[in-house]
Amino acid sequence: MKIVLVLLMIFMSIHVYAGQTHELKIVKQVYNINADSPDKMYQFIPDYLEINTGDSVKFLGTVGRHTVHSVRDMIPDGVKKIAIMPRQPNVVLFDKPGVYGINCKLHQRHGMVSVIVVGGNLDNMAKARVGVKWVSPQSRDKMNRLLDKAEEKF
Ligand SMILES: [Cu+2]
Repeated sequence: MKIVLVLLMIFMSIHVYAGQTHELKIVKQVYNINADSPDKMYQFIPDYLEINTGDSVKFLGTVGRHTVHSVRDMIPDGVKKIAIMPRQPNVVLFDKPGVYGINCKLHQRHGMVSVIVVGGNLDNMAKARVGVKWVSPQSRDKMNRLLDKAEEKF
């Protein structure tokens, strides 16, 4: 009887584990030489993303040399900052819910910023709004618009 119970528990835990599907999302980092303005030339595509807690994002610096950096104060408390230089491993696991502001260090002045909302959680939104000041002046409006989008949704 005890063995049956143990086996049942093992089976159930495997089942629960299998039920959690964590996705891998793709974000492109593009350099479009034909764009009519610099803010369209350098972009994260998409620049706004909603994912589930535990999903990962693969950043493809498809053309050009791009970085992926979390913006200071635009990341949930206690989460290790994101800092990916060109040609480094580029998959980020997002296992803590909240709002993440991301930029490319090289092109943030051209609007190369993005927002990722993990688990529909906006607990750190107020701090993230303040953190917009750490983004290049040219990209602050865009960053705020991306945060607006999150607030409209959740
Ligand atoms: Cu870039």
